[in-house]
Amino acid sequence: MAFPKNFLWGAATASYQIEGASRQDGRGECIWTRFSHTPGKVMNGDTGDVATDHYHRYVEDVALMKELGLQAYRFSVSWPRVIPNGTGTTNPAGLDFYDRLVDELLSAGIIPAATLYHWDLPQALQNRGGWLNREIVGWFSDYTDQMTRRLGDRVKNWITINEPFVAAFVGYTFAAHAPGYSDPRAGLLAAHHMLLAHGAAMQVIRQNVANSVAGITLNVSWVDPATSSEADVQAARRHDGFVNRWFIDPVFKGEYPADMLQLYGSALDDIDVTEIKQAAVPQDFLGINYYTRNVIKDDPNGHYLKTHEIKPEGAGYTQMGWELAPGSLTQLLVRLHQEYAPKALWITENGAAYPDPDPVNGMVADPERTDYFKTHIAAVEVAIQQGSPVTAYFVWSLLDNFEWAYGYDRRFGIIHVDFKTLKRTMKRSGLWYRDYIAKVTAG
Ligand code: IFM
Repeated sequence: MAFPKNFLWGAATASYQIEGASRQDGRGECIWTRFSHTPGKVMNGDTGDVATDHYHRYVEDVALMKELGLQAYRFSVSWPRVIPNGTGTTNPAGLDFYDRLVDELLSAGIIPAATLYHWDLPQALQNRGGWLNREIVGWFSDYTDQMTRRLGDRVKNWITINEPFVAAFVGYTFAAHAPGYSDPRAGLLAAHHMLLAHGAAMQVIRQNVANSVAGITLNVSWVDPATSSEADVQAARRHDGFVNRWFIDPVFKGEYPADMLQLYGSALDDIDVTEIKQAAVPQDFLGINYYTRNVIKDDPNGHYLKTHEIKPEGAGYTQMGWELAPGSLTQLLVRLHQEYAPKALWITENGAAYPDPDPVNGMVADPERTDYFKTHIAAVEVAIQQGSPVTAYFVWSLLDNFEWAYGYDRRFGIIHVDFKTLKRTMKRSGLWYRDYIAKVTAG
């Protein structure tokens, strides 16, 4: 086995997707509370008001993690739970919740890894412009300061922001996520502020947490051209700039990719692109959320990138319509190592949604998800053999949860949640992962 001795095996979740208790114990409203309560925004009118009720059931959930033999657990902190207005007064009940969660994890022998921003921006900050307001860099630093002071004695692993691409572009350019804008200029500005906020938060983490291990998490895709034509090759390069390099280059090189600066042109007029050097603070790892590859065609009638994504026939797809492409994960991990030389790579999310059957005799049969994990973990192993410094792998997700605009319609968990009774039931993929971790860490 290629996995190094200190390799971390874990599972990931995010606050708004699992916690529930959205109006309890002083939690402030977040942009997803507002968005999900707006008719037509989320499938079936679902909201995260209750979600999996992890806020009240975290003891049971940590016990399940222990049963699975997880070595690490990646969760996110709900900014409006700990600072209801986003700035200023903290909420003691919210801070206590994360204290209790962390202590429970540590007493179960599970290493906590905390993400500071996984999309639940306080609505009070949205009312002041949210990620479009340059002041958010300071607001995010202050929040990071509070959290790292409070938990930094016990939590050493920190992720600043989860998937700025999705938070900025899906939320501000394509309107499919909160806060629901459809303005490419706004998407670019939000992304810029997220990258600056990441850089600023890294400095705060370094100051407040002894022996910190910190980085950002990006959703990255392997991009293939639909054909070998020059037009498609160039289109794939633009897509790569859009999804990958627009975020990776700033955090490693302190600059935006030149080809994309040119392509976005006047859409960047409100942004001082030179200040992006502040995003390049040395990281201990780059977090990668990997689900699929993208196959891209040139499309002169397409949106401003003039590209079009195609779905190859004959390939396998998950319920999200995402192609099964484990080999592309190997290619991606090797590419990141060769082009950017990160100190380490963490797979902070990897997983698949399938329409699972209901539990039968206390078990859910989900063979496709197990296959997904088998093939993707094997792909990680090949990347390590080829020199890529991958040191952690977290499945997405521990529990079925609120899948953003799809509500409860898409299940990613290795543990099934009955959203009526909130009962947890192990899936076969969870048992497979438990046995795999036991095998790979034995001896
Ligand atoms: O559920 C999301 C998660 O919040 C961020 N990464 C992708 C997952 C699946 O869509």
